[in-house]
Amino acid sequence: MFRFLTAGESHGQSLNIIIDGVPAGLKIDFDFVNNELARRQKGYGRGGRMKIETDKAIFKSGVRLGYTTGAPITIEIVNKDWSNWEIPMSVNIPEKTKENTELIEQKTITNLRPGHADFGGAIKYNQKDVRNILERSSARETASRVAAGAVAKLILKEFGIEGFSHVVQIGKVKISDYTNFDFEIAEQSELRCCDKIAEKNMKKEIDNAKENGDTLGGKVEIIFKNLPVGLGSHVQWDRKLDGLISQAVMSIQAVKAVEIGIGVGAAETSGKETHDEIFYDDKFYRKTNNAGGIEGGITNGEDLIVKATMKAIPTMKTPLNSVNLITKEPYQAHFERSDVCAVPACGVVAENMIATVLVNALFERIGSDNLEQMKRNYKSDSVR
Ligand code: EPS
Repeated sequence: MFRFLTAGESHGQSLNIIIDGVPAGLKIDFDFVNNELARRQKGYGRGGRMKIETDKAIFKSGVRLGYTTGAPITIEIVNKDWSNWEIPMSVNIPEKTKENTELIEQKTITNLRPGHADFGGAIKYNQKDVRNILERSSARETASRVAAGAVAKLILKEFGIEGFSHVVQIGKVKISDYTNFDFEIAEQSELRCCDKIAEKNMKKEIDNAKENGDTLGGKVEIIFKNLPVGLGSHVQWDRKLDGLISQAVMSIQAVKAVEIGIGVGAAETSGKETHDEIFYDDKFYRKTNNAGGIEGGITNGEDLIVKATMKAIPTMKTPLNSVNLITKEPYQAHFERSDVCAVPACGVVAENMIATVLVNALFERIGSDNLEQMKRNYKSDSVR
């Protein structure tokens, strides 16, 4: 089973990832992994932190001479910003000098931000300094998810399965045609958007939000191509692929809704309009894909289509009314450097999170000990 854990604080020394269950014999394309990390860092509307960091995956175990051995993989991503936080984020109790005390006090937060994990986290973990919550709840953690997801993507690529994403909405600006998707155009676009007119308007929205000290959310579409039939299962609730994908995507910081295929649109279409008729010409196929590639929790061989809605980032330059955690007095929420809009990054994170789910479904069908055996099984498996 492909499973991973992440550890590390936003301004701590590093982000750390352990991945267990990677088959032996997989060639690790280090450039590919680092390129995935770079894709996550881009996007119009990103803040100052992305100018500081150049995320790189340092593999520390589970890979020998370029190939996986089947042992757990450890990856480290160093936080360059750590050099500015060594005292306030120190693991040890720093020397009690006046300078150190001031440095720690400057970084202590007690004014809760509505919409963030600050409130629930501080109460649950009995913390007097919200930084102890914020450092871990920060979306910086998504770099770790992308590193793990990139390894999952490398496994999928061995079977010709690839995932992409594009931005379909920022604030109130939507693209007009979802079928107008071209991976290369999305990659070249500052907003990962294939609709040039919408992109221009989206940028204007982001500029306006920035000017007003506000933030913006939006929607991304993620597409996986060349999936075999039969991933996932209808027989048990926790084996349904759409359920597993939704959980993985919903767990991404700031995601508020996940849709598969026509998603919420299914409420208003009739049966005739909703379901994709089945045809056969050498293989089973459909002329429409409202199901988004999954029926009954099982892939049907069509493209997997997932949409994720991201709320506006809750850290705002013009802070909302809130309350101080300690004094309980009304206060303006804390502002700390942040992005105005991180929707394009959300698309990249979602691609990678979905990849971690798909590899497990693939493992279930064709094993997971070593790549050679998996490829043999894949060939012999009737997947179409
Ligand atoms: C992020 C890093 C963070 C934030 C952002 C995402 O870095 P810093 O806090 O140093 O600016 O820019 O996180 C948030 C918006 C948030 O609310 O936590 C990243 O690497 O993606």
